[in-house]
Amino acid sequence: MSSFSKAIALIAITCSSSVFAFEALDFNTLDVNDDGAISLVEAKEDAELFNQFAQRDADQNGELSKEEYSRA
Ligand SMILES: [Ca+2]
Ligand SMILES: [Ca+2]
Repeated sequence: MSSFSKAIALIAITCSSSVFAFEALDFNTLDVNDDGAISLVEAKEDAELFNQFAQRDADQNGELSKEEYSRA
């Protein structure tokens, strides 16, 4: 394997592992106080979720239920 191919392979591994780390932030991980909903403060752990918080909070009660969180 050339050093160029090795570099490409390394980048691919690095990218896939960072995607995996992002995916690891599931509902239960984000729900720090275990009340069954993700508050805005708890959502800060996940930058993308935090940015989409208002759109995802369908009933606009300031928290994401598991159902609201699971919605794409
Ligand atoms: Ca919570
Ligand atoms: Ca809600």
